[in-house]
Amino acid sequence: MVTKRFIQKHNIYWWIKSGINCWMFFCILNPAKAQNHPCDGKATAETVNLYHNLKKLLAAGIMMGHQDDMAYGVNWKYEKGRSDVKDVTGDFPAVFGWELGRIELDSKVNLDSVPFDKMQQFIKEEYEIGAVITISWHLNNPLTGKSAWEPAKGTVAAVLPGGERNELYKTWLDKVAAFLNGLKGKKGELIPVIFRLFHELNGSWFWWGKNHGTPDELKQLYRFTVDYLRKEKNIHHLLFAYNTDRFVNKEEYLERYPGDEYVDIVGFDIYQRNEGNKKFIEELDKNLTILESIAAEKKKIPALTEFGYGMVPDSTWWTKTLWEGLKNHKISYALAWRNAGKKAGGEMEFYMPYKEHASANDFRSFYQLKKTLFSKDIKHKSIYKPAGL
Ligand code: BMA
Repeated sequence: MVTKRFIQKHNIYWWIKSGINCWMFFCILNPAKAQNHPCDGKATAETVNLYHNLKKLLAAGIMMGHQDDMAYGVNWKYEKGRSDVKDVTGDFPAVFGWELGRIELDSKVNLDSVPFDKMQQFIKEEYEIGAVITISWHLNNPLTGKSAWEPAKGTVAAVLPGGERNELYKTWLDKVAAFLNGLKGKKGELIPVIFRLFHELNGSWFWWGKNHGTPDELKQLYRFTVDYLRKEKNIHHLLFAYNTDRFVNKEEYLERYPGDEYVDIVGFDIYQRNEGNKKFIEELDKNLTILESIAAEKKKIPALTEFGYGMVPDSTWWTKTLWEGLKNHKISYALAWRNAGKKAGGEMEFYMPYKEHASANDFRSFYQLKKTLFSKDIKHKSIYKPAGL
């Protein structure tokens, strides 16, 4: 039994007090320590390294990314070593985006006809050159079986535990997990991926969007998904990106935010459409300012998770418009959407220039800017290694 005499003799109170003081001192010296880790406490070494290096690289510049970059471009498909960005600049992007839509159906190809086995090969190649990988998922509507763009009342609720489609949704996550577990480096280590769940969730075009469920339902769905991947599937090589479309203010941005334990990267998507350059620059600049303050407050990494100006109909858009909106900001990366080229319906779709495109020259000037980072800029910096930059 611990007697009063024993406590006094051994200075127990003194030891306890000193311990608390030491801990407090440590916290004061290291205020960010507690949050300075991926939200997954069990993240793999490479994922932790990526996380720290992404933070460090914020000071160096903005990494430029491109969706489906190595798979196809305008007027070509599956040519080894080719990329529209590389055709124009001689260098690959620093970030590569990929898309999992239709993996849930056991399809061999995604919704843009990219075979999943080829996608895995590309991701491995990109990892080997030290680039960053991000994945989105336009998953079908689990309630109706229709596309991601066909919302139906009650879908989000149906997917949550207790809902009629929860079991089905879990089988879909099993397939995603199997794909992610197939991403391995040469030593068998898992390749870290930035997973961009339920993107553009403040818009209403996807079934998980704003008008098709309450903020609380979406938060639950987000958390359920992350928890299932972590706890049931034992997946620990992901950084999670919370991702809206353009937004008006902080409140709108955070309305469906699932919580700091579920997010590593905060981002938004923005496309220039009918507004003029000036308006677009203002909007981009304003949204990035709000995003940076949210990221600073929450100790998250800010990024422009998708952007584009369809077919880039302005030959100096890169340096005179996009860069004008980006230049005053410290964000991790900016991902341009895919260069689909001519689609089945005859419609043309691309967001990065290709060799003969009118904005190719300006894109080379954009490439030369000190603060735009491409593959060669980050290659030697070993983004997956602890010593980092
Ligand atoms: C859209 C377009 C579509 C594509 C979808 C998913 O913005 O690019 O052609 O199917 O993204 O990648």
